[in-house]
Amino acid sequence: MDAKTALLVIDVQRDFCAGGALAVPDGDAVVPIVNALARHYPTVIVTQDWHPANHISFASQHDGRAPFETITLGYGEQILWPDHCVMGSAGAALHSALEIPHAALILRKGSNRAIDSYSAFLEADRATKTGLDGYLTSRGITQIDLCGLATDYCVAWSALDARRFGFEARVIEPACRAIDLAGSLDAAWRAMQAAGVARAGAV
Ligand code: VGL
Ligand code: ZN
Repeated sequence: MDAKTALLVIDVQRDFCAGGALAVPDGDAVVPIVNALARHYPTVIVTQDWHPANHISFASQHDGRAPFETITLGYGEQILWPDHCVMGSAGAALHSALEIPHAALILRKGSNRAIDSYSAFLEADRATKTGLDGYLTSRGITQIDLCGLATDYCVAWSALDARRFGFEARVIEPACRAIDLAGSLDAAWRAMQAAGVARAGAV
């Protein structure tokens, strides 16, 4: 891959894999695919979903609410999730078979108790930046390829925001797996297509 293209590896963490708190169906399957893919990229950024134990996206923090219900918060709709990716916990660790020794940056997101962050670029208030756009721009990156978990949440939101910040963006579909809650996967692909995110089978 050329020097202007970066690979963004989204949330390949234990809690999103088999036996994890918010296991994505077949999530483990991406690990060898992502490992092989990453070898083609000089610039790789790995993200971790990284929440405090009392994070606002956890159903456990809202009396009478159950995981996968939706509530309205100050910044908009929020799906409530099982407690997952609690900072420093075993479930928040990267999958132990993920092997990307040349990754340049590990970016943690969702650490603000009061705001979720599916996207690696912007928190759910759609205003607070993680700084990733500046990091990539200052390294001369213009194209971002995305892979990881989950296609319809953190991968899609990151891809949409990559476009918003002016990058070319491409989702490598075989290197992703989805949660697919109530049609969320189809909706995510439609939104990505409308925003000019390319859908790639392989690279
Ligand atoms: C994610 C739901 C909650 C993801 C993170 O990585 O797609 N999904 N937190
Ligand atoms: Zn999360």
